[in-house]
Amino acid sequence: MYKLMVLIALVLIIIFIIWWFFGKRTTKSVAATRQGNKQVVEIVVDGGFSPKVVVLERDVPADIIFTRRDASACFEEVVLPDFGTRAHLPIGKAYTITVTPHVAGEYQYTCGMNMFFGKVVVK
Ligand SMILES: [Cu+2]
Repeated sequence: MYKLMVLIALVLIIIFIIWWFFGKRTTKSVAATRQGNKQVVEIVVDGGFSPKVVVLERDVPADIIFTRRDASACFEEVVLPDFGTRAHLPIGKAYTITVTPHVAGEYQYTCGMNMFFGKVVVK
């Protein structure tokens, strides 16, 4: 009986590890596309930010286009603290925030209430 319980526990741990591994991998990152002398990336706001991680090039002005589909008050605002930006997002319309990242690194952005998170990776 004891051995069976250990076996079940091990199987559960393995399932958890696999889930964790694939869970990490589903957090896809999307790189901005270069358009002339700027870069553009789109983020859909609907129950969260999608994609959660966007990758930007350093020293190139970036248009981050937020399209909010979620009417909940939670997503009324998006905050990019490291870029000193806080913006009110209209519903159903694309809203562009332009930033020019100069330092490589990872920068978190959030909803206005600090509940939902996304990340800007600068390379
Ligand atoms: Cu919120």
